[in-house]
Amino acid sequence: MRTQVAIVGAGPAGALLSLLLRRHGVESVVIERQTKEYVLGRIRAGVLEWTTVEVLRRAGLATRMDAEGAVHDSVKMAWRGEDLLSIDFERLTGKPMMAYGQTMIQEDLYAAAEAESANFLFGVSDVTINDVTTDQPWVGFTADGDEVRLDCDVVAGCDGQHGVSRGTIPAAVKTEYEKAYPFGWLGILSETPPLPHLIYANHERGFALCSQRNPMLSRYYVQCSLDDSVDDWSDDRFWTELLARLPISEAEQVVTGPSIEKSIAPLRSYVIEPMQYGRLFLAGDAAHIVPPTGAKGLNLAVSDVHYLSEAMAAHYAGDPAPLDAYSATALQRVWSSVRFSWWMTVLLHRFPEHTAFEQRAQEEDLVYLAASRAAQTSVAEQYVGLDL
Ligand code: RFL
Ligand code: PHB
Repeated sequence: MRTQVAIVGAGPAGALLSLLLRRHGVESVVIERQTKEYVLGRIRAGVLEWTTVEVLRRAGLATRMDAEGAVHDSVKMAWRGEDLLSIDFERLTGKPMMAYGQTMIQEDLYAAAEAESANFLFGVSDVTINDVTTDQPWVGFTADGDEVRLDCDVVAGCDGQHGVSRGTIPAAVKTEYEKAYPFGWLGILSETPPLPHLIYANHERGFALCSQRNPMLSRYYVQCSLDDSVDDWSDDRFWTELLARLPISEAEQVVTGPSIEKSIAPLRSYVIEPMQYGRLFLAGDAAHIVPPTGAKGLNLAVSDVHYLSEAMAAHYAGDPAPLDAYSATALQRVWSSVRFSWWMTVLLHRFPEHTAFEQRAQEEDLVYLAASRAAQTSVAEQYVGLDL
């Protein structure tokens, strides 16, 4: 097989890249290790920056998002199980944000790919990325028991945090930055009406987050220990812990019910530099991981592939400069979100080594945020996302 761009991974990064490239007349083949049903069953992100909304709209991929997504002018932050602050993004930055699940975006991207007869291969195995420092790179894989060689001009590594593309880059030419946090998030979905707004809560019992997917589907998280398993968390224990971490005025509004999904995710920050090796370009979680506290992971995947698709289009139009600059361009935005996600995580979580002193200092940060329009503007600008 031969194509212009071989894309490894059909998560949001790989699927969107393929569709954006089509809009520039560049052809690609996307290979995905999992089945389509498996990818669509993963419950992940829920919050979109306005920048992401605009990228999807410009590509003609936003019809359902605009009909079903919930635009929010603000989010709330709570602390001490008592105090509450609302950060009004629209007033402070002129931009809102959108609550719309990654699962739905993934469905929208696959529906568009199907309608446009884009070349997506699911359930492939033994993926290898080869000869990327030559002008004849290729990707090898097994599909339906057959060994396939896919020749291409460039390879896009969009295979997430456990993929193969990052490992293709020799240790001598890459720098990796990493931070693991000593806790996880236990998340549940429940078919109950969500609160009208998102709430991020700092509490001495640990962090909590109230989010949503649609008018009858709520998403909630509580900070948990890395040693916990979902079996340790009955629905009753989950709801009791969530409500204990919220101010009473908000806890009273939470409608509880049986969970239909429950999972634990560890939190970590990771960046690889550069995001390029010869003709291999990394995008999304393959190149960087952020803790979910800042709601940036999916948004970074979208901004990466925006830059990468524009750069590849310029490359085929005879201008190599944007593709040469891709890693530097993308990394600027990546580090801004990595820093913000780390800062939000440190502000809102209980660390094992924290004493009453750190707890009190975190609360004071929130008191200051509540009192200072300048501090709120800084948070709002970063939460809604920098311009591309
Ligand atoms: P993905 O989604 O992991 O997709 C990578 C794909 O590559 C496939 N793959 C391979 N395919 C072929 N060959 C191989 N060798 C392969 N190895 C792997 C995988 O099967 C997969 O389908 O990465 P991508 O596309 O870069 O997208 C990144 C986002 O999924 C991720 O950053 C977000 O989900 C992070 N995230 C959030 N981001 C936000 O912007 N806002 C949020 O509110 C938000 N909340 C979250 C989150 C992530 C969470 N978890 C579970 C990690 C909340 C949670 C709980
Ligand atoms: C979610 O709805 O899953 C969600 C929302 C905000 C975050 C992380 C996750 O910061």
